[in-house]
Amino acid sequence: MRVILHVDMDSFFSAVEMREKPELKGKPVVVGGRIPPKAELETGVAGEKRRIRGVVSTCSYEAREFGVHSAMPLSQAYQLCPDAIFLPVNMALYKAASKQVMRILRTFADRFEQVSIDEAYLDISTRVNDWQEARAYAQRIKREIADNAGLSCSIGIAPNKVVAKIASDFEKPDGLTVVESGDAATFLAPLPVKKIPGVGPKTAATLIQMGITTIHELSIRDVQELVARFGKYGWRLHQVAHGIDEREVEGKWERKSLSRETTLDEHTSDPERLNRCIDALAERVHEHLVREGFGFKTVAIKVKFDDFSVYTRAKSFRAVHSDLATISKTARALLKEFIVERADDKQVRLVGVRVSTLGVLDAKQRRFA
Ligand code: TTP
Ligand code: MG
Repeated sequence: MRVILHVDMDSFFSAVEMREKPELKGKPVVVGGRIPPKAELETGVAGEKRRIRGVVSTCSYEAREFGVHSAMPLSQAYQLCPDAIFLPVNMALYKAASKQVMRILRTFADRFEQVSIDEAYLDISTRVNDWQEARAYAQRIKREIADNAGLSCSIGIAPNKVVAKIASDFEKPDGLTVVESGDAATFLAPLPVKKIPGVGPKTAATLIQMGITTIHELSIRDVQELVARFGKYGWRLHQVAHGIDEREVEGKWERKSLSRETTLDEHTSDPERLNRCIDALAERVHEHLVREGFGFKTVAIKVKFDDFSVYTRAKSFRAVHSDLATISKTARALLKEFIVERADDKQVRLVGVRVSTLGVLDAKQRRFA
């Protein structure tokens, strides 16, 4: 079962401003720029009228009730809601908040992909057994973000990315929408085509001209007709309308290696005891690998002797491996060669096992890991 989450922060820039200045809570807040004082707007400093420049980056849900929205000229927002609090864009502040949120989200995923300052996909397939568990898992994520970052978000859960993204928007703000396998087409059917990510006003207008307003109407059109009109994108529209999306969560993982080591209570040179240690470490490394859905190409060991000299030995493979036996067998073999190689009577005080050149496994490989 593939379970993908799409997390999107609610009115992100203005929510961060409200977190910093609690007195703004519950008020219409517009982020995009300051409005010059009224006197200057009417008469100006040197008798010349000042103009309101700039566009709305985002605004609080309270301001949205007045019809204000992203990308609207600030002057228009001011006309619609003159009592709103207008704030300049403080990008450094939002970037820091984004980092804080992404750091939390990352820990909840097998694979994690940040797609903008305020949204990310999480593959949680190995972390839950059914859709009910997935819902509870998402509730935990929401709580964690609220408690530790002081922000609210909306989450969509579905068998693929595009449906998860549409679902996260479905009950905004503070939403949680679960679309189970098999329900995607039914969920999408009544929605207007502009809810499909990538369908902007131009594409939507073309579709409406073709008599297509809802995703259901899109789904029953002949795919050839869509391809004739939109090229390759027509094929994609057809797929999405049927709730199909094969794209994987692109886990851009910064980690280059994964290791575990242990300091021995009693220093030893007994190969049997060292092997037992290696096996236990290999198991812990493997457990972590499986949890994160990674494979490796290199296995290495580290040995520290009682005179504090440290040595490492490594072996690399051509293919990506992911099984426990390869880790423990290779690590044991490396240790054996190493002990033979240095036939003196130094005692070992620490051993470590490391895997590196990590690669993301696909779903099938993961099942066999
Ligand atoms: P969005 O997620 O599109 O909007 P949002 O988080 O403000 O509101 P929602 O609850 O509907 O998700 O965009 C994230 C941030 O990106 C937003 O807070 C401000 C910025 N942004 C702009 O600067 N200009 C824009 O036109 C849009 C759409 C967003
Ligand atoms: Mg958002």
